[in-house]
Amino acid sequence: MSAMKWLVILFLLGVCLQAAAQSGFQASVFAATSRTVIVRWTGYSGATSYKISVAPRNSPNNFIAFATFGPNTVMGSVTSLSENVEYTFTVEALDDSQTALATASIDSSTAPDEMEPIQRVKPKDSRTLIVVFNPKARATQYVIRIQNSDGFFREDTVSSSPAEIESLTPYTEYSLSILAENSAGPSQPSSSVTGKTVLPPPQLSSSSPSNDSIIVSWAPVTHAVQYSLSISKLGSNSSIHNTSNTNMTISGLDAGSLYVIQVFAWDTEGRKGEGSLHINQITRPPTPSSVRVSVVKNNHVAGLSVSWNIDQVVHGPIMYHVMSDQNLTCNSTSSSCTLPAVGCGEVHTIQVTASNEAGPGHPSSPEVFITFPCPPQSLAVVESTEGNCTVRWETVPHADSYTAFIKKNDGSEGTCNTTSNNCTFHCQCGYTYVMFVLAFNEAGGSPEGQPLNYTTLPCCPENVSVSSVSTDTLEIMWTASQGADVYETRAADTSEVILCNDTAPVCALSDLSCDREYTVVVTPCNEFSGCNRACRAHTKGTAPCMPMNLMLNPKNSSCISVSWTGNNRAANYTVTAGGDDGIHSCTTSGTTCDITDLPCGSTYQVSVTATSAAGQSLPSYTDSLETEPCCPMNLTVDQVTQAMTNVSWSHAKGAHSFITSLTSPRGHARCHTQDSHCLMGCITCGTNYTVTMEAVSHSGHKSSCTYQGFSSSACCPSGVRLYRMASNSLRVFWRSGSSHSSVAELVGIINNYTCTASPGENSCDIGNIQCGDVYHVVVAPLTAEGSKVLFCPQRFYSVTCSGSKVGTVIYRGKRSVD
Ligand SMILES: *[C@@H]1O[C@H](CO)[C@@H](O)[C@H](O)[C@H]1NC(C)=O
Ligand SMILES: *[C@@H]1O[C@H](CO)[C@@H](O)[C@H](O)[C@H]1NC(C)=O
Ligand SMILES: *[C@@H]1O[C@H](CO)[C@@H](O)[C@H](O)[C@H]1NC(C)=O
Ligand SMILES: *[C@@H]1O[C@H](CO)[C@@H](O)[C@H](O)[C@H]1NC(C)=O
Ligand SMILES: *[C@@H]1O[C@H](CO)[C@@H](O)[C@H](O)[C@H]1NC(C)=O
Ligand SMILES: *[C@@H]1O[C@H](CO)[C@@H](O)[C@H](O)[C@H]1NC(C)=O
Ligand SMILES: *[C@@H]1O[C@H](CO)[C@@H](O)[C@H](O)[C@H]1NC(C)=O
Ligand SMILES: *[C@@H]1O[C@H](CO)[C@@H](O)[C@H](O)[C@H]1NC(C)=O
Ligand SMILES: *[C@@H]1O[C@H](CO)[C@@H](O)[C@H](O)[C@H]1NC(C)=O
Ligand SMILES: *[C@@H]1O[C@H](CO)[C@@H](O)[C@H](O)[C@H]1NC(C)=O
Ligand SMILES: *[C@@H]1O[C@H](CO)[C@@H](O)[C@H](O)[C@H]1NC(C)=O
Ligand SMILES: CC(=O)N[C@H]1CO[C@H](CO)[C@@H](O)[C@@H]1O
Repeated sequence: MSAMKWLVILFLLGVCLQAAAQSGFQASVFAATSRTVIVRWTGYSGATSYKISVAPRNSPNNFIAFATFGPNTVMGSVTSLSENVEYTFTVEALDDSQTALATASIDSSTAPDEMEPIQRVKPKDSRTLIVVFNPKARATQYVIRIQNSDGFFREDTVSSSPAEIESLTPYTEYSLSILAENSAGPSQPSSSVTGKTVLPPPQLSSSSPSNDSIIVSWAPVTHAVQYSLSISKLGSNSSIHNTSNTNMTISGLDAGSLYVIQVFAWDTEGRKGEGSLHINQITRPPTPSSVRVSVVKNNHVAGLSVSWNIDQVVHGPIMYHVMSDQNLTCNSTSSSCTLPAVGCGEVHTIQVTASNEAGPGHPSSPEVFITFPCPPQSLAVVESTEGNCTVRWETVPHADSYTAFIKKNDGSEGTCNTTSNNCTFHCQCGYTYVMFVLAFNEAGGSPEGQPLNYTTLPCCPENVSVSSVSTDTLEIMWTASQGADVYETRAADTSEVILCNDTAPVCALSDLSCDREYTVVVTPCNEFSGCNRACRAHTKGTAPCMPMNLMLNPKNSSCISVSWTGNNRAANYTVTAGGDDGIHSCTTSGTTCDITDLPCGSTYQVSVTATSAAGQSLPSYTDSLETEPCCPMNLTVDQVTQAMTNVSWSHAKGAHSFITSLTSPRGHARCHTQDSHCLMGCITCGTNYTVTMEAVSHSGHKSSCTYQGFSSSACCPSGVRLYRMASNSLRVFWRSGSSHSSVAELVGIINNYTCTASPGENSCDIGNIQCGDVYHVVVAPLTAEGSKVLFCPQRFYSVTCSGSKVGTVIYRGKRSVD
């Protein structure tokens, strides 16, 4: 039994249960067709027959049919009804008297009549047919019965026309009939019509192999003879392409655009199959154009900023992929991105590829970009001529030009632009130059390379003065020179080298040999550049050597010859003799010279000094020289008595003792004293003496001095007597001692008297003598000049009075002069 039938039965049971509620006697419709309704009821005890009365429901009293059944019958059919009409069926349980024991009524309609065949069947798609039929009045629904030769059978309930029959097999012929149904049940199926589903939709897959084409392919659709592909860019008309292949390449499309594609298959009958799903396919993006590359720096890291143009309006998100053949990439969704961390001197071939969901487009044409050059290496400086420094470096690839930066340690800075590998700059001695070189090309400048320090040689000192501070020491002074840390001072003669290393601008070179020419070079040095060996030499001779072996050879009392050994190449020698009267000197270029005009009585310190253009030697060792003592200037001989003289003399320089001699043929007197006088006896009167003296120095040097001769006084007369003469006169008488005139003097208490005797005479007279007096009587010779000898002896005479006249003359004795 089909499912539909069971449904009808259950429906009828539901109705029966409704009717039984009234009386316990229940009736139900067992089945209904368009002309017949089978009613069923429950047996009722006591009933002898059952009667079914039928009336249209809308006129219940107008019974149109009756049917009577025996007591054992619980089901009975009523035929000859009209199709598709609502009836009320009344079942009565009758007893023998035809009295209704129980009544049950039930409403039911007859089923519809068989329907007209389906008017039209057309395929909606490969799995759906659309059926169009004439609806039937009062049909509550329709059943469409679908079957085919493969045993497919299905009934779909539809409510109206047209109706879609779904879930069919594509490209399959079905025969379809339709049944109308109302509450009573379905009608008989109509005669069937055939319908055929169309070809199923192709299963598309698509891709965009390039930015102007799309490939669409699909699995072959069975029974398909041709395919139509419709493609349309969003917002524009579609175009149709036919093919019998299962793939199609559509070219000439716009890049980066979204296309909507659908494909239909055509069957042999020329029917268009079900269209495939619309698929969206985007073409690959257009090739970026005008790729520009530049260097960007971020925190000292250089990158390449790559930018490009997108000329067209494109659909959907695009990812740009920038790639350098140096394994650098960057991605961007905008029109630029930066390749990170590029190095110097790299050659990048850069391509930009745009990708969208279809895949990557054509890479842009390769853009060759050379990064900034690498820093030049191996800097070296050559000082070709003084003041001309050339810094040189190794050229680097891809550099167009170079700029050398030269910083001097005084703060000044210079640059030099060149396209070659070297650069000459003005460099001064004694400075440190720090240099570095940048290389340039269109992409920019290189990073700073390793800087080079170059210190020029220190400057030669200026104002070098070399002076000999002593015979074996040269003092060298100079003004400090730029860049010098230490000075190496070198003095060299033919054989020896003497060095002095110091930071001070002065150096004393000592222990040099005398009388040599030294070549003095002050070499400034510093620790970086070494020593400047090009400084000018200064020659300086040392002072002459000290004269040796001094010898003094007195030539006479006032002149001395000094000689020595010289040992100098050329020198003037100066002998100096220094004493209390000053300095005496002589100069020569030989080895001996005389010092003259030396005064008597002096002591000298004699030394020799050699002098040359280089200076003065040390004085030789000193020798001392003593001249003869001086003779006293004045020497006076004073006769004290007839026989004794007092010799005295003035001071004599240098004399320590004196030996004085009075010499005559008649006698000789001598005295040796340290005093400046001496008494000498044994003098004979009236004698000419020569006076000589020897002055003797401490050391025994003697000098002989001669003086004017000394004549002793004339001899005093002897035998002086006094005689009384007439007329109160006295006669003085003597024995003449000399041939001089003589004078006789009488000195008394009261009166003094004098008389003179001519030479040769030996008496004279004195008149008018005062008597009574004692007279000192002295007769003394008169010198030629008229002076009288003073030390002649006196005699005392008393001249007594004889009255007023001279009495006796009495000799009273002798007395020498006090
Ligand atoms: C496209 O179809 C042709 C013919 O059927 C076939 O030869 C070709 O290989 C197909 N191409 C692709 C990409 O499937
Ligand atoms: C790029 O990378 C590949 C693989 O790592 C390597 O073989 C190649 O040498 C690299 N090229 C350059 C230029 O660094
Ligand atoms: C860029 O995108 C490609 C593809 O998606 C990926 O392979 C690559 O790693 C990305 N590169 C960078 C630097 O993000
Ligand atoms: C440097 O050299 C140039 C060319 O040789 C010369 O003309 C110039 O005078 C020099 N300068 C010095 C400071 O020597
Ligand atoms: C070197 O070139 C740079 C850039 O061209 C310029 O700025 C600079 O003045 C130039 N220097 C000299 C010394 O010519
Ligand atoms: C220095 O540069 C000049 C050009 O400026 C070039 O002629 C010369 O050869 C270079 N010298 C050296 C030693 O490279
Ligand atoms: C160069 O000189 C500077 C200053 O004198 C110093 O700081 C630096 O260390 C030096 N560099 C070299 C490489 O000698
Ligand atoms: C001075 O210095 C130089 C170089 O530093 C050295 O050769 C020499 O021996 C030194 N001389 C003295 C006297 O110290
Ligand atoms: C020595 O003195 C003379 C005269 O003054 C002078 O001409 C000469 O040059 C001097 N000789 C030396 C070596 O000094
Ligand atoms: C030496 O005698 C003269 C003349 O008699 C005198 O003028 C002089 O002063 C005397 N000189 C000395 C040193 O006594
Ligand atoms: C005599 O001479 C002495 C000595 O010459 C003298 O002192 C005295 O006065 C003199 N008498 C008279 C009277 O002139
Ligand atoms: C004895 C003697 O010779 N007397 C002489 C001393 O000197 C004087 C002057 O020179 C002479 O006149 C004496 O004859």
